[in-house]
Amino acid sequence: MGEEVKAVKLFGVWSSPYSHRIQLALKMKDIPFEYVEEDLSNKSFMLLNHNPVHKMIPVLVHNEKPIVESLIILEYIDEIWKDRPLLPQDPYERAQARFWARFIDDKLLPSVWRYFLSKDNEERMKTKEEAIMLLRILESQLNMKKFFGGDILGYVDIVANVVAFWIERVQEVVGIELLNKEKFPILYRWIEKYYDDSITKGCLPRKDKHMVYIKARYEVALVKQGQLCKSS
Ligand SMILES: N[C@@H](CCC(=O)N[C@@H](CS)C(=O)NCC(=O)O)C(=O)O
Repeated sequence: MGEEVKAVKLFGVWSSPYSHRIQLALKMKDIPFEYVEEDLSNKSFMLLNHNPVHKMIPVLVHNEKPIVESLIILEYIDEIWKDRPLLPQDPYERAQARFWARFIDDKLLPSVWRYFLSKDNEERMKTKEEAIMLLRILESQLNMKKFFGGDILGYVDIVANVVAFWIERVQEVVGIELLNKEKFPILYRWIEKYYDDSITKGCLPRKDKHMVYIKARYEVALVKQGQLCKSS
């Protein structure tokens, strides 16, 4: 194994959209890395040691120093490896990109999970309304652009991977709809472009295997009213 590969290690889980963000960024920048698959039902000593606060993947280890939380890891990668920037160069645009990434993680995703995990029709209708409103806000950011990052995939596109491939797969498993081409034509145009990209496509979890996984996680999450990405 080359020195370069040893210097960058990613602890992840094949099915996780958060791991996928980091794999995608590393591949977009052509950074060689070693990938370590974690078992979240039996977390390794290394993972707990590297991320004692959250005990979660992804963890990036660079020159033996751990960096955690996917949004922070993406920014770190962008600062260390300057080629093929992910964040905009302009400070205002960069602040905007950070805002939308936080919007996706802090507002949109919790709302989407609330909808998928809703227990009855009343709750489902209320949570759907909110999730659709937030998806519309995100869609409006695409405006006439190809990607959130402009002409090429950038930081917000990477963070929005959950919208590009996860929501669609989850809704297929759960059997209740949120996203469709008619309601979100601009977002769908973006999803198609996202899938068209050879690097993105190359690191998406295989659909058949992923669907089985999502189904199992969903059943557990429903009973425990947990999150789809939680280990318990
Ligand atoms: N905010 C974290 C979320 C990462 C996350 O949710 N990771 C999940 C897997 S998809 C995890 O490690 N879960 C383990 C657990 O909850 O015990 C990030 O952006 O990195």
